[in-house]
Formats: sequence, C-alpha cells, structure tokens
Amino acid sequence: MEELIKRAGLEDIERKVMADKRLSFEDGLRLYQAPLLAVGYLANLKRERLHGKKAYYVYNQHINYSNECINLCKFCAFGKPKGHKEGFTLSLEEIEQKIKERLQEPIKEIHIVGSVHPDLPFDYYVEIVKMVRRLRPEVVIKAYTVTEIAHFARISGKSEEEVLQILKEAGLQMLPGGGAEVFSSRVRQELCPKKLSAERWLSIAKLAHQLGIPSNCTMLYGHIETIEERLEHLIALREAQDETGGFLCFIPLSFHPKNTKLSHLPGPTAVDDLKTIAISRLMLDNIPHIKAYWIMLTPKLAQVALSFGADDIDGTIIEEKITHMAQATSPQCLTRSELEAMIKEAGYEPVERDGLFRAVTKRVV
Ligand code: V47
Repeated sequence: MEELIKRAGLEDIERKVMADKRLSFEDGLRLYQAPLLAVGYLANLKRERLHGKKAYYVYNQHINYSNECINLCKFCAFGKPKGHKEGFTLSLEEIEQKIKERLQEPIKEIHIVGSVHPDLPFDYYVEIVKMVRRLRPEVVIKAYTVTEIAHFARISGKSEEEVLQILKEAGLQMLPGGGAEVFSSRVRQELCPKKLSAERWLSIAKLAHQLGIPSNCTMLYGHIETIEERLEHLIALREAQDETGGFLCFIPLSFHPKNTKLSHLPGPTAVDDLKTIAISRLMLDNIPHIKAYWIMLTPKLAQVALSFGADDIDGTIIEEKITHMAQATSPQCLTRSELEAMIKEAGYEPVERDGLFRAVTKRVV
C-alpha cells in the first residue's frame, strides 16, 4: 500500500489522515483525480480509525405517505403533479394499516418521508407521528426532511422552530437527510428552482440540532454538478457540523436518471460511486457515519463500499419508492441475515443499530 500511495503522490494526505488533520478543498480535488484503490485505502484507514471493523445496519420500515408534489425537481421520478395517474396520498388509516401489518417484527426505525404536497394540512403530518408513537412506543421515528419542515412552516403559519417543537412533542426523534441535493445555487436553479435554498436547508438542519433533534445529511451526485460543487457541498456540511454536531450520518445518493427529466444522462459509474463514498469519509472528519445506501448502489456495490469508507449499509427497508420509481434494479427489502452475511463476507463485524445509531443489545428474532 505504501507503494500505491507513493505512486499516487498522496503521502501528505496519508499523513494528515493518520494525524486526524482536516483535509482541504484542494486535497479533495487531488483525491478525485487519484487512482480508486489509493483513495479507498485512505478512506478505509479513516473508517477503521473511527469504527474498527464494525459495520452497522438497521431493521427499518419506510413509509412514503405521498408523492403528489408541487416542486417537481428534474432529478426526481417519485414526485407527480396532483391528479397524475401515478400520484398517491395515503390516508391516516392506510398508514396505520402499514404500521399494524408489521407490529410483530422487531423494527427499530420508521423512516417517513413524502413530497411537498399541494394541500395536506400540517395536522396530518403531526397525526402520523402521534399514531406511529402510539402503535410503536419503542421505535425511533425518523421523519420529514428539512424541505418538508420548511413547507410545514409555510402552510401552518408557524415558525420552523414551532413546527419542530410540535413534531418533537408528538414523538419525532430525528430528521432524515434528504432535500440537500447539491448546495450549488447554479445546480439548484437548473434542477430544482422551487426547492429551498442551501442556506435555508443548512439553517433549518442546525435549528433542529439545537432543539435536540439530530439529523442525517445527503448529497445527490452524478447529474450536472461539477467535482468542485461536490466538494463545496461537503465542506458546507462539515462547517455546519462544527457548529452543532447534530449530523449523525452522511449519505451520498447516487443519481438514478431513469423516468426523470434527466433520463438522457448516464448516471454515476461504480468508480465514481466508490470514490465519492471514500472522499466523503475523508472530507467529513466530524460526521460519525457514512452510509452506503444499498437501495441506490445495489447490495453488491454497497458491500464493496464497506472497504471504501462506508460503515453503514442502512437496513431492511421494506417497500422503497423514491429510487424504484426511477427504475432502480435493487430489491425492495433485505432480511437481517442477508445484511449480516453481506457484511461478514466483506470482512466486517455486523452491528445491528437503531435509528440513532445505538447498538441493539436485546435482540428479538
Ligand atoms: O432528497 C430523488 C434523492 C432523496 C432521486 O436519512 C434521488 O437515513 C437518486 O434522502 N436518484 C431522498 N436519488 C432519499 C434520502 C434518504 C434515503 C435513505 C436514507 C436516508 C437517511 C435518506 O433521494 C431526495 C433526493 O436527494 N433522490 N430522486 C433519483 N432519481
């Protein structure tokens, strides 16, 4: 490996990694130009300094309450205008049914997200959280992206702080990481002009953290963004994390072009996926976990990603819609034994966790 790092001219970056020193924007650019195995080796050094051989997964359930959306971002195959034949909005009863159907399973996280809906009232979103909390007192409720929180504030006339407090009192414990996309205003203007600005996304995420609601964060890559814009995005997240420490996990989201307005684009290659995971691990020195989201990467590439900086592969999922509407070829759910076997074969030690990354000690089959 020394030879590999030397040939790639990355000895100075290796020294920084070994000394837990922060990498610069220029270091990030050099890493993107370096050979994959050299970058992966450095990311794995960092990953093992943080987590040793542990690799996390969660027994979770996804609920997508609606795809009817007023934003209709160009990269999204999930959102549909109201009245579209593929549009859906679940009633509270239908959501209750989905939760009740799986009450016998030892689910540790319920991940609830939807769209920026044209007419659902704020109460609907609060009632979902209350109902899940009532049916499942123990589960970690991870619900509503920062984008949805901004929308709730607008429709309810309440401040973002009030919205977050009400949801927290109802039982919400953390926010998922979606809606960040790429912070570049050029990209946002082109792909998602109706979406909240990067500054607002970051300020609401930080507000949630200050109110005791941690969150995840993401970057959607592999469309029209430049490498420089990716690195600026990572550095903006790193700076926000320096302020609050509230991001638990970063999820690089590999763009799926099918059925979107960007279907002419090829989407990222496997090399780009692995390099982006590795460089995220190296740049985001203050975010504890990096997730290889198997739904977007495929289980095969997510397994390899564990040696390229990722320490988490998300979970069992059960019924994913956002990526599958963009024709993802991955399955819709994996069992705990499948996830554990994937992790073990990759040379890591599986650790079942809950939504807040706390190890599950009392395991119920
Ligand atoms: O915000 C939309 C992205 C996100 C596409 O927090 C797409 O644990 C790829 O954020 N191709 C939602 N990506 C998913 C998300 C997420 C997923 C899993 C775990 C967590 C977590 C968060 O998906 C959206 C958007 O950035 N997205 N369309 C697409 N065609």
